[in-house]
Amino acid sequence: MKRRFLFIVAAVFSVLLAAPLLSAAPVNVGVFVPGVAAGSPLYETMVAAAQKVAAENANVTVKVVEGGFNQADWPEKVTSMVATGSYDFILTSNPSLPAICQDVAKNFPNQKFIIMDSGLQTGVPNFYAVMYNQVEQGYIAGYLAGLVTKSKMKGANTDLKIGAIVAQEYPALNKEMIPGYLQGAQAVDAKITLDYRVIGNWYDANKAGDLANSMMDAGVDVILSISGGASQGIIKAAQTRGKYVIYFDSDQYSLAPGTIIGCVTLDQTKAVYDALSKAVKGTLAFGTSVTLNAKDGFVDMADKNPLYINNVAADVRAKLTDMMKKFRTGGFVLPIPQL
Ligand code: RBF
Repeated sequence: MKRRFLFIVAAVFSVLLAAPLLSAAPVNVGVFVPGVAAGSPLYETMVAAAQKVAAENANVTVKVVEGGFNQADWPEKVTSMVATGSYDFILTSNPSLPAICQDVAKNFPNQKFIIMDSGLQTGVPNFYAVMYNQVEQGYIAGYLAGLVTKSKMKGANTDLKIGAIVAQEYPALNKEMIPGYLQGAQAVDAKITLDYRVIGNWYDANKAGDLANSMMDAGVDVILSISGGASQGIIKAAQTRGKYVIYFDSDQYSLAPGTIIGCVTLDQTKAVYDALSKAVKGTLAFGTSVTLNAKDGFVDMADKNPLYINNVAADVRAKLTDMMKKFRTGGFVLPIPQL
């Protein structure tokens, strides 16, 4: 009896001792936000998705570092994160990060990077890179802008002028998003022209508002905003004058119902979740890049939100639905130019 008791005690102890060995090894993820997360959809979703992976895996911890708006500081900030040696993976997002991370990797060749919204990176063994088809994203926004500017909606005028306000110029913007936007609008009517303005940073909502007002003075009735936190100024100006905004990257109609009449989304939440979940399990294929398109559901139009359905004319929505059907089924695919 006594021996059996001792045997059970020993068995319980050995299970308890072995338990930590059986549970997965700790994984530390460093998230570098190149800017500030608040107000920047792709950064907010990246952080949230990383935190979701941590919440679902007891061995995963996530530390978020915001790089701020001085882009000249980013290389040093990424270097100091990597130099701690404490991160299994650095997760970050935007097309300027591959060059920065490649430089850092010269001194830290074992550091692994997961770079979202990155442009294609081939043959970098420690990178996993995700690129979105932003020709398609721009085209969907432009097609909607074209339909709206030609519509009988309350804020639309007879001028065939659409607008775009961007924070900063970079290859993905100049070669994918803006050409896609114009192409989409001109698919509605070849006579549509684009009024295009650059703010110069991702935070100056006052300047963004001034640009929006001067465009509306010139006859623009719908403006695409690709400007992070500065988009607040564009939204307010359009709201005051009863004009329209198309929002990029995430579903944010609730910021200004009736003013934001379209959100053309990137599913960064799913893309980060999928990549990081695999990285944590050790199955992510570093050294590869993927391009995510509308036909895979990663580039899409948020057309199920009641704030879209209730605020956009039925004939506009019907035409956009037809176009989205083509994109979603792979019947219409737009090539990405060399960046
Ligand atoms: N997007 C934001 O929403 N907020 C930012 O602060 C921001 N900073 C950027 C800085 C650089 C150097 C580059 C190249 C892009 C930045 N983006 C930012 C844009 C983002 O990566 C993406 O292109 C747009 O959000 C459109 O999908």
